[in-house]
Amino acid sequence: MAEDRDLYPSTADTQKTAESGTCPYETGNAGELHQTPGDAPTLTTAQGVPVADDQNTLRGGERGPALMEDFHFREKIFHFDHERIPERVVHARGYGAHGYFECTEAIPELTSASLFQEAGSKVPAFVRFSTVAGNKGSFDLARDVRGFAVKLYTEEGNWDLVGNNIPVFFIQDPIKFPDLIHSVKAEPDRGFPQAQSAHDNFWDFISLMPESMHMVMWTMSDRAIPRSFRFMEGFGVHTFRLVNAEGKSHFVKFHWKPKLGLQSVVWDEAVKINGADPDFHRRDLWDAIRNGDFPEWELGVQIFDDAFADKFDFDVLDATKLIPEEDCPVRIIGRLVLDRTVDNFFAETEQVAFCTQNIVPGIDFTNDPLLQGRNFSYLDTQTKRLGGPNFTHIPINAPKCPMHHFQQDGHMAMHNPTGRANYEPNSWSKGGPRADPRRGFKSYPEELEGTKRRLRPESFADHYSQARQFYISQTKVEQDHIANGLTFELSKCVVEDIRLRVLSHLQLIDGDLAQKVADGLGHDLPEPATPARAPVDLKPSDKLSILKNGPSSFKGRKLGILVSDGMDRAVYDALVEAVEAEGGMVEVVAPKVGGVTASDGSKLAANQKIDGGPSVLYDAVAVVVSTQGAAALAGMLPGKQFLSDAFGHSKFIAMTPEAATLLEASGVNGTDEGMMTLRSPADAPAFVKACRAVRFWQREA
Ligand code: HDD
Repeated sequence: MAEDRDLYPSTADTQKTAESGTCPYETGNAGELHQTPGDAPTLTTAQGVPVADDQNTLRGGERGPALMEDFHFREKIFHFDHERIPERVVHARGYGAHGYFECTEAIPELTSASLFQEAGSKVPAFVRFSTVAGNKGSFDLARDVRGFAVKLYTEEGNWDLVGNNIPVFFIQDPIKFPDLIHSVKAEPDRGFPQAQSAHDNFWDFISLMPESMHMVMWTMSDRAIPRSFRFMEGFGVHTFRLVNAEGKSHFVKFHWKPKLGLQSVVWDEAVKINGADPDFHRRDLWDAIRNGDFPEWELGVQIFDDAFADKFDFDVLDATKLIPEEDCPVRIIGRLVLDRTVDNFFAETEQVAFCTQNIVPGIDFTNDPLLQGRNFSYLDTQTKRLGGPNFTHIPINAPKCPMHHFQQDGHMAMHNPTGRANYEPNSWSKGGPRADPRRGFKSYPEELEGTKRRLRPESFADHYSQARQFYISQTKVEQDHIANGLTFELSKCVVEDIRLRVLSHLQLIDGDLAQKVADGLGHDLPEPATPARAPVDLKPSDKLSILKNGPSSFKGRKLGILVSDGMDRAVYDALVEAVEAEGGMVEVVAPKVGGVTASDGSKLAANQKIDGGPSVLYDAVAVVVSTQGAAALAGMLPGKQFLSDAFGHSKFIAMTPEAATLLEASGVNGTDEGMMTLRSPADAPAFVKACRAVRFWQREA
């Protein structure tokens, strides 16, 4: 069987072919929805039979019974009844986009992987971002790990790097994965809570699994509430191998670094965003790509050898540990650009099947037990979720390089080779493909020895040192957020023993942190836990902080401008110009979605009505209103909250002098350097420049 990329047109094209006609409902062609019936293709059944009436079922008599012979009705309902497939058992809620990976620095001395052989070479990519715990219909800003799964369609097969936005994991051994996921998902008797770890079962499990302490510090930090998929890092987590053409191997850890810098929201904002726009992250990605502001990440590698691994404080096969960038620098070798939204959510984002076992020649696994366990789980789960072994025939999963193999039949087989030879070896003259030892995948011939046992190695025993390193690497603001996150989550645990058990672990991480959380909960500190191995002090690492790695401009960010009738149009225009010059976006929020009339008589359309456009949706806000407009907004709760929330979330705020009434009504007392007055259009650029820092954190302090 031979396939090539021409066999894999975009979903919309596939749909066209499948329906043997043009599809009138392609995304982006909404205008075609309004074509006259005369221009539209004839509706048919799935069998291709033209349909005469799609409004009424077939009946016996005007008010008589529906008839079983109505094959159009039965086929339509039958297909509808089967539209859903099982959602992913974890990472059910996700959003994908297409793009490409470009090699920017060739590394043939490290790997024979085809995509790293030549600077400037590109391969197509598909990326799916996700939350872990929530159901498919849950909200985007849950406090949770974000999946960062990348499928790279290389010339030598698909390479899936199925990572997260956090470089470590909760557990060391895959046999604990079902327990971890059971504990974080809705409790089985009551079916709640949805998409959150703030409940007894999760903290009960965590407090009994000290190896999770490092990851818990990350999930209680603002890393777990990213502002956008575009502003977060991705990590391959495990140690992998790169193997060059001579068979020499190096260890590698993979990093995706967002070009726009790191940014998260604050917890109160996350809670409110979930109400205001549960699709906040997916909408953000969609809007950015549709606006041509293509998100981009650099691919970095940490390369090290056995000698480094041997002298490293921890085991490089332990997925609960990272290698600080200060100890092993990240070398940038490529870039990932997402430049195309999906045509069909189900066909692409829902049916994409990532498998950690999908690697290509030049890349190999290590003995990280978690990675080895994942290699079983992903293939297995796809078979169940997508209905059989032929999920690789689905366009989004199919390689875009030639394929030749003897796999055949099964449910929904789409690639059905012709000819007689379906086994190997055979003696037919065109007997099909053969293995090629010169270019085929070869596993790195690592020497193995040992006794068959179930065990946790001694080198995996330190569970607290890197958790402490993470905490002391944060700014004061970030440390406070971690303490608040822990306090909030534990306050949702009904059972006091669970809270106390977590406090006993926190003392081994950082005494001040433990005390802050204990104070927040209203508990005395219990005895510290007894560690399997005493923690050691490690140097702080700046790369672990979000705020130390924030943006350098307002690019990719959004300014929300609250306007009213009688507003100063020139000030508004100057703001828009300054934001656009920076590469940012503007959204107009008005008392009515129909927009406003400015003082010069010009009309301004609105993107949001005030109660649908709270300030939590924006990175910074401006209020450009007339005196009357300010007074009217001051009489509306959403008007007041627009400013009070922006202030409470440490955002930069600019206001025309007329906004004073609204400011007063919103309960914000006084001003600070994060608040600026727009006396004239000339003030706009300075405000937007200040917004580069994204938050005015001094206010929180
Ligand atoms: Fe997993 C999905 C990431 C450990 C078993 N995982 C899944 C996805 C991501 C990750 C991003 C969503 C892929 C998509 O968008 O379709 N998982 C990770 C990372 C881990 C990890 C970074 C630790 C380093 N996972 C892990 C373990 C197991 C699994 C230890 C089981 C032993 N993960 C699965 C799964 C999922 C999955 C059950 C559910 C849906 C899917 O695979 O396609 O097989």
